Amino acid sequence: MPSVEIIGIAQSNYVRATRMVCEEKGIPYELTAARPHVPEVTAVHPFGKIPVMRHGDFELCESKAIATYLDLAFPGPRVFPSEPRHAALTEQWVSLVNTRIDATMIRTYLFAYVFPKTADGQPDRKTIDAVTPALADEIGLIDRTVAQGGYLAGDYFTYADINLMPILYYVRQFPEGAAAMAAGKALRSYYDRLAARKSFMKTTPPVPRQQAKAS
Ligand SMILES: N[C@@H](CCC(=O)N[C@@H](CS)C(=O)NCC(=O)O)C(=O)O
Repeated sequence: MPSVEIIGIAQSNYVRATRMVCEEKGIPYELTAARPHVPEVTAVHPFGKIPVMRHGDFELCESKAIATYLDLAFPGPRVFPSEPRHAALTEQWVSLVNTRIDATMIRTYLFAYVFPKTADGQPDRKTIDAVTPALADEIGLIDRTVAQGGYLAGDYFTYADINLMPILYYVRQFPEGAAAMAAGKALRSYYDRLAARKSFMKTTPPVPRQQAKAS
């Protein structure tokens, strides 16, 4: 069988999620570094987003579709459950994260620190202050959810957790995110437990440019 190629940069939370699926299932893969909108990416993703994947002559875009393909095409522990309620809860949480939580925590909060549009290149305080209440609310929601069964979708580790962890990884590196996460006891224990998984540790991204500059 040809090996799987994940195309994208390691800093992307969505690229990391697909790599974590490979690690969880023991799928051999290569990471080919490519930024959004380069020809190799736009050839597969109509809007130029990463990750995209190649497996032999099969090309695919969108992280959740890639994760589903990897889960079905390869042996190893399933990351998408088949029991109807459990499967639906997994889908629900992937959708909630991808349609709202990623926008708050990555596209708005993290980017205001690492890709600020300020004249002097300093963190965009106005955006950070404006998004902090939503950030805290969404962290609170996750804390209450994982307090119930230990995971996002009930009491099993699923792709819902894989999809969320790379986002939390960034949120906790900045003061408002760290404070919100520290306030949630269940979330703290969830994060520490999942961050100890080999799939998470083996996919740790390099430090973002602006953070490296600041530290
Ligand atoms: N729905 C896409 C989102 C992927 C995405 O937003 N990737 C970011 C990097 S983390 C990207 O390519 N951004 C460039 C852009 O939106 O133009 C997926 O799940 O794969």
